[in-house]
Amino acid sequence: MTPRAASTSDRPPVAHHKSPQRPSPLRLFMFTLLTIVASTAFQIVRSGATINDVPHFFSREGPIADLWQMGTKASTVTLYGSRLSPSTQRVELILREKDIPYDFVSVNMREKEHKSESHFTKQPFGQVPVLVDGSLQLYGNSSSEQEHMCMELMVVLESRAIGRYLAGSYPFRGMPLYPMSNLTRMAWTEQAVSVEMSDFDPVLSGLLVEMIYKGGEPDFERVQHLKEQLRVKMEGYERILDRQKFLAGEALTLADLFHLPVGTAVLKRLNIVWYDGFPSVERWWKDISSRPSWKEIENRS
Ligand SMILES: N[C@@H](CCC(=O)N[C@@H](CS)C(=O)NCC(=O)O)C(=O)O
Repeated sequence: MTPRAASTSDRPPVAHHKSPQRPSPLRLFMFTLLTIVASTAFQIVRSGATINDVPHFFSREGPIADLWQMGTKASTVTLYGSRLSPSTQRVELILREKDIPYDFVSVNMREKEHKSESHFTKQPFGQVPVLVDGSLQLYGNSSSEQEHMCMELMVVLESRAIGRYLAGSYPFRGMPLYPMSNLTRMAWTEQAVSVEMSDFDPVLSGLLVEMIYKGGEPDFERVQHLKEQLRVKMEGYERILDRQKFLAGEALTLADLFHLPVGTAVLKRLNIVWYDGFPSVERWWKDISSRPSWKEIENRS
């Protein structure tokens, strides 16, 4: 029997691999739109808003406009301060960690520039730092909408408020530092900031005032009292840092960084190793104080 010429039907079936299809731009657009709608709906429901609040969500002051602004703002950030001031250093540290370009305007405190009329217009208490964020708000692209473009100057005082403002306004730059989208982690951050501001800072700043800034003989009774308070606070810090890496959990936040200027000043200027005898506090301090952003500021002052 003559062999049959091999026909195409005798060949082993060829598996047809379709080349992986890329999602079409329309699909991508629809997916993005749906995600935005779903997350907005989630935010609305979670915030406890009622149907009457819906117009607010779409207004210029609402969360959607805020999101738009975050994505479109082209800012010029200016920091007014003194490089020797711990509060100014606190803000510079956040600017560096967030990788935000900024201009620095030095306020000469020896010459009392912070008590000048021009400074009072920015800072009613005559203090530093002051942050001015000149942001170009873009409300639209068409020529008619360009009428709505305007220069908006945001002035923020108080180093910790400035830190929150920067971390919240520039969420996609540098380190996250402020977990705004997670209420639990935000509460942990806030509680740690509160401890820093009301427990850590007053005790360490108190020692600096008593032993250096005040001049003359320190009040030894007061120094002893502050040192005793410091020990009690450190016991609390040790309990926290024994079970977690940073003060607000496992991630670095503003709360940790806010400690650096005053903590370093006491170590360097008073030679008081305030974390001595508290191994977890020491581990945490060595970790945060070795960050390149802080090293630069520390070595400059
Ligand atoms: N709570 C303020 C404190 C600001 C502050 O005390 N700044 C000091 C320099 S570190 C200052 O301006 N002192 C001059 C004064 O109070 O007259 C902040 O965190 O920004």
